[in-house]
Amino acid sequence: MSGPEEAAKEICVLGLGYVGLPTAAMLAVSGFSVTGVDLRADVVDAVNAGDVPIEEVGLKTVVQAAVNSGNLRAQASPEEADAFIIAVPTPIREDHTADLSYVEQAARSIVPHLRKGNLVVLESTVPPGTTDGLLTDILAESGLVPKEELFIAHCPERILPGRILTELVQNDRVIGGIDEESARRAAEIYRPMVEGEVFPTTAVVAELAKLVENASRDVGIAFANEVARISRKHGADGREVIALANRHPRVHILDPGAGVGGHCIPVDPWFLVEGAPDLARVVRTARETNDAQPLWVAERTMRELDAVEDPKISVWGVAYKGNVDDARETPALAVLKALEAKGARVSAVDFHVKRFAYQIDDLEASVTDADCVLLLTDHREFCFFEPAAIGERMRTRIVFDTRSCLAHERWEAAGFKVVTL
Ligand code: SAJ
Repeated sequence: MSGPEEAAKEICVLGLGYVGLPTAAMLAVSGFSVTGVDLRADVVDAVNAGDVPIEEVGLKTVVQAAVNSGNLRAQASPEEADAFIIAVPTPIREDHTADLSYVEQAARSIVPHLRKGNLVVLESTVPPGTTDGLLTDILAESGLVPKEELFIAHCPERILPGRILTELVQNDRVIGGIDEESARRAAEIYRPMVEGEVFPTTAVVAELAKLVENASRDVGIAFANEVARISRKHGADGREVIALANRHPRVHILDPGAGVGGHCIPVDPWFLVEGAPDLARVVRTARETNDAQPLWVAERTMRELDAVEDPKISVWGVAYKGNVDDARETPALAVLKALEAKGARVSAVDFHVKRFAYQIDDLEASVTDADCVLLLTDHREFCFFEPAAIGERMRTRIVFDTRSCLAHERWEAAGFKVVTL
């Protein structure tokens, strides 16, 4: 890693969430002077105190180091800098179109602070054409001429929650400029922080590459979920089918599960559909397939409980995936709603998620008199529970392990009927 001598020295990062905070902290420990901006006062206070509002391995240590070095401070509004990085959410609306209001708001907030020679980098995932369109148009309201006095690039984030710091440093980065000079200047910012390779390109290629990455994962998971359903129709275990198919040297099928959650994969593929509805047919079908998976899981659960009167289901894990505290777009919400709609009583357990639409119960209360343990998220703690002790509290011993993370022989030995995808 080289120092930031050649690059901009002062960086203002807008948005201190899952992407902005680790990025701001890593830039600060790489030698840049970083101002982090967030509209939420509690986030600003937490960061300045060296604390982090999210659960992520190693993040607190890096944020503390960054704040203690004097290179990172958080505040409510932006100020002048050499470069600005926008890392705000881009959710979808009900109609599956991109809601770019946070990007617009962040861009507008820096317009009064822009000066000649500034660089603005957009990290948020956006529909193709946004960087060289909407973003450039808003920034041009400063009176500075894009490509001559103002440089603009899209550098999509690629970090995996649960491995954020490792991936922030090790992953290759795609940097798409509205012109070559913009891409070159943006690459200078990332090189001191990133050990992976940095690939300069155009803004629209960078936008598409990011969307295609996540759509490819969505399509892969949809295929796995479809294989699970087809296999079950034939009385077979989908995971066994996939595991054996994957013994072929050129087959790499992903894992089926209770559905696809998180703030990225259920959202980003729609940005491809939005821009090319007639062409993005596989992408759309994959989205629909994965969105239907929670209902399929709920229906299968209820079939197992056909003979049980007034069934109670202990739902293990509401985070969108294992070992994170994030429940955004989690398939667990749709599963819980569907189970309730089918007449079941539900009780959710999760040791990571703090806030959720359903009450989070303690394990003991949740399994007491329950008729089924429905495991939706593969949090590591679930593997350590003693099935016999759980079974003693339950009314009916059924466990449906949608993530295949439990030791099934131990649960069977404790008298459980083990259900798999
Ligand atoms: N899932 C499955 N089966 C699998 C893999 C995942 O059902 O085989 C489910 C998970 O349980 C979860 C969802 O899919 O509900 C998504 O999880 P994930 O681990 O695949 O991805 P995210 O959303 O945590 O992060 C993704 C990553 N993208 C890719 O791997 C292509 C990450 O690198 C991106 O930076 C991130 O989206 C993002 O912010 O865009």
